[in-house]
Amino acid sequence: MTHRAPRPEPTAHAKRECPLLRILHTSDWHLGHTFHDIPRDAEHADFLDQLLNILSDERPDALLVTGDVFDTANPPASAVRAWFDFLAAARAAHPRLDIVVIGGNHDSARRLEAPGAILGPLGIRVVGSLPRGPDGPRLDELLVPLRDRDGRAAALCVAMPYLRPADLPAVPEADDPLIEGVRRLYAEATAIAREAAGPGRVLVATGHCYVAGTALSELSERRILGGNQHALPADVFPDDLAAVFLGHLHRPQHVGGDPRIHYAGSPIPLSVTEASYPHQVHVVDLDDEGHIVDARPRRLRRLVDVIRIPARGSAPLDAVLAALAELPPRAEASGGPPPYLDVEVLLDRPDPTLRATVEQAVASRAARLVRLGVAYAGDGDPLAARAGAVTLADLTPEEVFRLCHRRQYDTDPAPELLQTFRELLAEVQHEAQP
Ligand SMILES: [Mn+2]
Repeated sequence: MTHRAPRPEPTAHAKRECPLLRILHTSDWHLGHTFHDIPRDAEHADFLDQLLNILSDERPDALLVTGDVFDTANPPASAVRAWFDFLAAARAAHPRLDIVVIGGNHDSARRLEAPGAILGPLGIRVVGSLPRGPDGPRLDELLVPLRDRDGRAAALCVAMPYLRPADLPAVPEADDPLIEGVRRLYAEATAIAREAAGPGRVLVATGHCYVAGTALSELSERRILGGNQHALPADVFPDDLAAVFLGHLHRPQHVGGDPRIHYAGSPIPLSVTEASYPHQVHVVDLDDEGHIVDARPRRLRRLVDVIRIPARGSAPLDAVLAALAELPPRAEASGGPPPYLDVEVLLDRPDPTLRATVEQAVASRAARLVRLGVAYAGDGDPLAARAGAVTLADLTPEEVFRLCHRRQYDTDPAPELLQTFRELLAEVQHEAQP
């Protein structure tokens, strides 16, 4: 048996009290993602560089990637290349590292698994979707041994991928058949793992799902498994799992305060709402009884910042333009890529030149406008609510126009706009005459 080189002395962030197994958990990379048409390739390359450095620093026994490797089912070649380049570099630098990858809801399970014949012998196990045989799921195929520094299979990982409703066993008598189906799959797979592992072996599991008691990001995480109401309770995971490594939520977090059940989060912000917290990968040390003796984030630097104006909600154009003028000028910007800029303007009248005005204001600044949103000052209520008991037939076209304007902008139309409306109305009425 070959022994890997002795580990370096523990560093401040890498204390270990003779842990059995060190696991590095990362998730939701979304390679190939674009931010409103701007590719994120440079940010992903920077993350993968950082990850290789963290691997060298932490020297984990296993690397778990818990789904959404790619942003789409048919990722661009640059994203596929980044994936394989990373796997090759990780394998070359860490010949004994066990690498386990599961499919997420964004991944094409088949595409992820397609290179399995090459990756398997390299110690890279990819489970894109629930393996199936003629008699149903092949849960034994989910099991991946994780080896400690001596090459001993110290833990057994139930590499459960993202589950589609069709993957779940039918449990028609259950209050919630989807939740019960997931619970049964985890229970059965963990029972098989328990049997295969023998007494005293540590069991861990993965998943790509939404577990209740967590904070969901607003924009970029699709509600999966039948929607938000199908959040899974944390007790779908059997008690004897030493740790459950989850993907899907982009904010790193424990589930309901249980340190066993953890989301690694995404390495870069995938929407404006995800820019407010630090991104990270997660390192977990387990002892030989399956206790988590240390769990800590390794924070990632952010190559490209995300700026929102205003920080929350919307602001009138004057205030937005004033805030834009405060941004550093383009000429003075230091080398790196300019931050993404998301702007939300509050309008109290139509402004056909809004985009041009904002784009011109941004042109001289070190920022890239990725989204220009518009909020309206009006309340958007149905016209009937404003017209009281009157029916539409009782109103003149001009009264309807005024009501519409009020609904959208909470102001009366400007005199020029009203004049234009009257001219248009006169034309239409003239044409309508027999
Ligand atoms: Mn995701």
